[in-house]
Amino acid sequence: MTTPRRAFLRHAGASALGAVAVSRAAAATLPELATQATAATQPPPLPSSGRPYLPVVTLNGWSLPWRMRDGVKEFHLVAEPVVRELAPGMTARLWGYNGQSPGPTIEAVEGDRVRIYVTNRLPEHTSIHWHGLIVPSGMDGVSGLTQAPIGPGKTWVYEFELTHAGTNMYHPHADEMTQMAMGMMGSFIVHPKDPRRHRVDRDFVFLLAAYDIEPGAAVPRINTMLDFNLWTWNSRVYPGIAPLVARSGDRVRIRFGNLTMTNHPMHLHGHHVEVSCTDGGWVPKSARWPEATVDVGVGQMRAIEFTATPGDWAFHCHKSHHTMNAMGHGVPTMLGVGAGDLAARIAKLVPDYMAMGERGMSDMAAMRMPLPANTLPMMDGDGPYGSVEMGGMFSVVKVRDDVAAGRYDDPGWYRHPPGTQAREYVSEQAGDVPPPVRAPGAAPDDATFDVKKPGGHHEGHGGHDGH
Ligand SMILES: [Cu+2]
Repeated sequence: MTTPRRAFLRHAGASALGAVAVSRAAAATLPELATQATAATQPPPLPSSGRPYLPVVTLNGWSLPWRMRDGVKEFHLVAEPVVRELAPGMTARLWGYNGQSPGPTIEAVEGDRVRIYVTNRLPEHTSIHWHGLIVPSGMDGVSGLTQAPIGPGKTWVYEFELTHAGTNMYHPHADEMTQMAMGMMGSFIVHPKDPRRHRVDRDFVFLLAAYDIEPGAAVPRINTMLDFNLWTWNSRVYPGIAPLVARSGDRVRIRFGNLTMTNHPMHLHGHHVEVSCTDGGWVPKSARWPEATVDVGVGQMRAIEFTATPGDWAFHCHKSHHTMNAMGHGVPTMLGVGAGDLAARIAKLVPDYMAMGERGMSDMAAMRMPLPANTLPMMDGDGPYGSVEMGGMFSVVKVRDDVAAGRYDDPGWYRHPPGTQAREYVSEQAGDVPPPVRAPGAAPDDATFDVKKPGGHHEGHGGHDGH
């Protein structure tokens, strides 16, 4: 039976008051406050009560436990400062929920009634907006518009019915610029009531967040609008992002939401994918089209689906600056500029000085430059054939024939079947690469990259007339 107090809460929740403050007496009966200490992917638990579903795998994250009370699923989020490891070698001081940024994934089932307690342990007020969920206006979590903000030290409660299955997220709608720049966000997955609908074998989720953390520092600069230097999935950068593991032939869904300030064209190698769900709901099969890159705009969510084929498949944002870690973009382009013994001469004045980029930037990955403390290499990640030369929004979809259902641990590197891998060409006769055949009047070899020579063939952008 509902107590008069809770009946009051529910009634107030449905009224214009929206989420209501919980008294100290009620706080004594709050659901247990679960927190997570690690950034490692937690194997998803099967639902402990209520309707069955296939749980999502939160990349480098976890799902929030609940308790069932009077037929309502009760969750407890706490907004608080957290220390998040972005990748081994770098931690950031962020704000998040229940010990981590992003917060834990909330999972429930279409038709469920949920009651979500939110405790604020931040130094300023906050609120939670349930992005993509259809809720009563008073539960929408917009500070100042649908509720007063949740003050520091206060606990508020939201309660609503989950009317649609789908892909959603939660984040503050109070001092958003600060609170999202500090990492406050989480995924909210509503599973279909009938588990045969939209069925897949593996279901992954993560949120895209960008941070601006100066090399050597740990706290994001919150006023940055565009020039971020750490591009993360679930507040992790490569090589800290877990692989997405699947078995050959599995139907795989990957859901991602974008809470950065720019779009991200998400490219999966080796597969054709289709968008099956957005934060607006499921896409009818007849309305889907094939893609290899799916752009996710600011404030959007996309779920892609594909049938897994064996291999190690790169999966990354296609903006190449988003697959790099913090170094700043103030590095001059040195490609083709001979620095001679400049580096050696500067090194006499500045120990550890290195000339960068004379032969491209891959030297940066190979040389392991000395870095300030708590700073990651710009491009990194050891593969079986050397450095992968990636950072930021990059991971590997690892598909194997022998992965057991429900297992997500890293299977190691892919062993390519004989005859299916690129190889170095070895000539039978020495020096048999023929000279290039050039168009009449084309520049000779040595001028091709000589940017220092004035009056070369580089001026103007008009068409070549070939004389
Ligand atoms: Cu991107």
